[in-house]
Amino acid sequence: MQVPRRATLATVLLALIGVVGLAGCAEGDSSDVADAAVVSAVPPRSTTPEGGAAVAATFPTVQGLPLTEPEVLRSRNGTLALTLNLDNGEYQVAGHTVKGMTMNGQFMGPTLVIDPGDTLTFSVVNNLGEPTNIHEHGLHVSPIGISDNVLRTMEPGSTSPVVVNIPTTQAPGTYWYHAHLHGLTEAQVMAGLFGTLIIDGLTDLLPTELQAGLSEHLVALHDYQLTADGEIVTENIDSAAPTTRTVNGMVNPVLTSRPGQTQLLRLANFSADIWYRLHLDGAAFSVIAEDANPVGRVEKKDELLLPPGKRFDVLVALPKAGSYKLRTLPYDQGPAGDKYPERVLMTINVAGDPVATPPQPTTMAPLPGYEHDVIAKRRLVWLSEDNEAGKFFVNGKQFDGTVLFTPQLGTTEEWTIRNVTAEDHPFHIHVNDFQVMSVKGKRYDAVSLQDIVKVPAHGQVVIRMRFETFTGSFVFHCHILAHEDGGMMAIVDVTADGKPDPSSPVSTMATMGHRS
Ligand SMILES: [Cu+2]
Repeated sequence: MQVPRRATLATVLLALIGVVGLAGCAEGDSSDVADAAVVSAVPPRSTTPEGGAAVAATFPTVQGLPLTEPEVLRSRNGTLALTLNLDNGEYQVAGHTVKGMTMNGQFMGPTLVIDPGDTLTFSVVNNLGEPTNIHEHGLHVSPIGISDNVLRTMEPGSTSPVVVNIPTTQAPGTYWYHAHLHGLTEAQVMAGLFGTLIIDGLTDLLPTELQAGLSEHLVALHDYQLTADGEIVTENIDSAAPTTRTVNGMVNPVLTSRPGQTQLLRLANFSADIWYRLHLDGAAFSVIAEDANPVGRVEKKDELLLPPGKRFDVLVALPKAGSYKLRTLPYDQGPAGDKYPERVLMTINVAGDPVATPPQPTTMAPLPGYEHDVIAKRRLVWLSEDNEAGKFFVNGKQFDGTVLFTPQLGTTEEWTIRNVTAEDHPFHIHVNDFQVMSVKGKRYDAVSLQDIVKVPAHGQVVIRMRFETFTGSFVFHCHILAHEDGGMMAIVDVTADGKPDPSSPVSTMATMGHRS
């Protein structure tokens, strides 16, 4: 939770809507009651019979339209090169005009589809009137120079080249790209500076019979709070205030399916701060990749918890005709954290002639196997906070642009991430994914690597990482972006010998401070 330090008229209004909206949301109430209460404050502009009952929103929305997805740009001959124009501008969210930040004039950037071994090139044109940068989340790529370097500042009015060489071993799955300048990350992601990045090839790992009839969809989750004049709230954000939850920028979009047809859903939480606890009525999720790591063992899950930044690629097959809801269930982030209500996100209407469902895969890749590694170093990371002051710490320090750890290239380390606060924090590290070894002292049977893990309130998680391929400085941080901006971030500098490198670049952002 981030407590607003300066209540604006807009946040007071939002809080009032919240009182009205959440009055019907006491524990045990059905989502329909909660939804109805908020909807009575802000009725939808329209809904469709296909979408069913109206869904709660905090501004007038058009609901129940067929699911659409952002424009897809595909690499050709090993390269995807694009100009990324970042502007302050207006765009449509569920039929409502909002003022935010755009990538190439659109809400969400284009979906970039590339192959392992490709080169991704951006020319980032910053017309925002404030500094920024772009991070390629989840990729195993160089963190320095003009590659995936979040310690770089792209000044207002500048055009900055970015060249990211993707290894041939990059795992297929759903990644994303987003603004990541310390102090401005939450506001810029909130305002719209993010997009999907897909490393192609995940479906090639599925049984051939399954590939044939597969229908594939991005389910990008993002949420909005607006000021009275339609601006996305980017200052004094209270992430617990009522929000309008969207899928690909739509409220309760409709996907149609035949009975038994298998859908590949790319579930991705592109929220700045908010958690999603996903459940689909009528079918379990078969998880085939977590954080773009194909799994060693496909497991069926009735619900999936997605902290901000998290992705799951899942297969679902609804066997019977009917109307089914993808919803986020209530989530309580801990005594010092936020409580999020249940909300319908999307409707899947199943109709027509049934199709035979081919057997689902049991495995997509080998298990990660880091439990057999020799451990070169054990380290403790502890997360603490002064929530009232909006200050967040790693090992007792707010982010100051200095190096905390210097792992040696080519070694495996084991880190204990200890959360001494009364709310959950999602730990995320750049460049090298990790295997979770235990959660709260209990052995964790990891089926894949991951790049985000929930560190429970007053709990700890033990992870192992291989520092492979790349030397240089990069960060780990809490992926609740208010916490990252508030200081819960630190620098790791991987060096050839594991000793501090005095010539390592140190962040120029250390002096920037937290904007809001
Ligand atoms: Cu956090």
